[in-house]
Amino acid sequence: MSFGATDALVVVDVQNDFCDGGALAVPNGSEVVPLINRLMPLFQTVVLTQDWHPDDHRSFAAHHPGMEPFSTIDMPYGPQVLWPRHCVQGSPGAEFHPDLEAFRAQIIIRKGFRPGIDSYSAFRENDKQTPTGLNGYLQERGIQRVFLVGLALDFCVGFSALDARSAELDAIVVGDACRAIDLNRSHAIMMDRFAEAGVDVRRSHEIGR
Ligand code: VGL
Ligand code: ZN
Repeated sequence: MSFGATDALVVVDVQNDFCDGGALAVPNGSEVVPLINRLMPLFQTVVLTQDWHPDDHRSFAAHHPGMEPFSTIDMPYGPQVLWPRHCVQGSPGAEFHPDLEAFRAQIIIRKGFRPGIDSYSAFRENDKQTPTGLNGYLQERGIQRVFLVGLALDFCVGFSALDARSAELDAIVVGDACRAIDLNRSHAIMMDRFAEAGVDVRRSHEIGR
């Protein structure tokens, strides 16, 4: 597979808090870093996303007395999983993994910065309305196809891929360059949603060198 001016690599949330030892560590999350470093130079357009929460973010279980992390509550925009405090703006946990070659990216999209709304997708917040600006950026750059990698496959990578399809982009998730949280079968459920939405799942050796 060769890549051109209409392709973009979207590197989702490869941040310390999602990697081994982090506050919301995705099992074996750090393993994606060398693969992503190999893929980034193949693309003319590279986007990094960064989960970027204020300290009082409503997705943090600590903000809801008596609630445990990984339980679910109803928010005005629908059900919301409560997470351990993670990716707080300006904290070390919110930084990219130190080995990630972040200099390759032309733009960094930060999301989840509104205290009352979580944002899994790099395109739209969890209210399914508020845009992040990524779609406008990709449209203006003439992008037609996005390849998605990073953390976590069943949350931020997954919802970003589904929203890429809603934005009429071709979407390919590079499965071995992702790791999943897998909460209540969320991994299997996301794979079904990919099939329904026309998100392709490939391995890095199928797409890269
Ligand atoms: C994510 C849960 C909460 C992710 C972000 O990057 O997949 N998951 N915030
Ligand atoms: Zn988050």
